[in-house]
Amino acid sequence: MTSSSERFALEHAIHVLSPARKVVVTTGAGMSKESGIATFRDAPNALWANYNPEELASPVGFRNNPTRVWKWYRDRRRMIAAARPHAGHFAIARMEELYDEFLLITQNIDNLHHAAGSRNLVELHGNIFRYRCFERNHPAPDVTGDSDVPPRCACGALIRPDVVWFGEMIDETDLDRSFSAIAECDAVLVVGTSALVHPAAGFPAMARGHGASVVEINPDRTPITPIADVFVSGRAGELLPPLIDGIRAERA
Ligand code: BV8
Repeated sequence: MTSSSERFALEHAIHVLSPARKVVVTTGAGMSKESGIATFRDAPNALWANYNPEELASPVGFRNNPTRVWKWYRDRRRMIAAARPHAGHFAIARMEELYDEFLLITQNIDNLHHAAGSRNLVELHGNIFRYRCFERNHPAPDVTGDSDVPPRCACGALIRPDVVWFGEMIDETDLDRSFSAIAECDAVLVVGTSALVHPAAGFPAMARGHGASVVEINPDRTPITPIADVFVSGRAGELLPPLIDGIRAERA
C-alpha cells in the first residue's frame, strides 16, 4: 500500500462492501499474477504475446493442429502446477462466510481459488487439470496431460483440455448460476480482469443495471472502471487481505 489515495479508495471499498448481504466476486488472470502465472494481455511476456488466441484457445485451432494446442496447454499446466495461491486467494476464500449469499466467478482455469479453499465457486472457463473427449464430451478422468500428443478417448476421438475455448458456449449450468447470482447481488467485486472477454466482461454492468454496487481492484483502468463505485488501483495479493479484514472488522 503506498499512496493516501489508495488507502482512501480501500476504505471506501470496505464501506461499500460491508453492508452488502449478497456478493459476487469475479476474477481474471491478474488474480493469479502474484502466484507467478502469466496474464493474457497486460505485459510484454503475456501469454498471448507470442500466440494468436483464436489459433490456440479455439476448437478450430485444436482441429487444425491438435498436438500444438495440446503442448501449449501441457506447458501451461506444468507452470501452473508449480504455482500456489497467494494471500489474495485465501482472503477471497474467507469472504464466503461473511455474507448471506456469496459466489466467486473466475475466468481462470488454474485451480488456485479451489486450492485456497473457495467452495462457492464457478470456474466459468473450465479447469486446466480436467480433460474431456473432443467429439462427444465423454469424461476423461484418467488422463494426466503430460503426453506429447493428445491421448484418445475410448470412443476413438481426441482428448482435449476441459476448458471453454473462444467461440464455444459456456456450460449452461455455470452460466445460469452466474446470471442468477449477478441478478440477485447487492455488490460485485471485480479483481484482475481486462474485461474484454464475454460473457464475463458484462457481469458487472448487469449487476449495476439493477442497482448493485461495483468495486474494482486492478493496477490499471479497464472498461469496468467508469461504471465502478470504487476503483482501487493496486495488486490483488496486496489489497484483498486488508479489504476483507476491514469488512470483517466493520461487521463485527
Ligand atoms: C461465448 C479459457 C457464445 C481457455 C478463455 C466472435 C466470434 C466468436 C466469439 C466472439 C466473437 N466476438 C466476441 C465473441 C465472444 C468471445 C469474446 O468475448 N471474444 C473477445 C476476445 C472479444 N467469447 C467467447 O467466445 C465465449 N463464449 O461467447 O459463447 C458465443 C459462441 C459463439 C459465437 C459468439 C458467441 C468464451 C470465451 C472463453 C475463452 N476462454 N480461457 C484458456 O485459458 O486457455 S479466455 C481467457 O482470456 C481467460 O479465461 C479470460 O477470460 C481471458 C483473459 O482475460 P483476463 O482474465 O481479464 O486477463 P488479461 O490478461 O486480459 O487481463 C489481466 C488483468 O489483470 C489486466 O487488467 C491487468 O491490469 C490486471 N492485473 C495485472 N496484475 C494484477 C492485475 N490485477 C490485480 N492484481 C495484479 N497483481
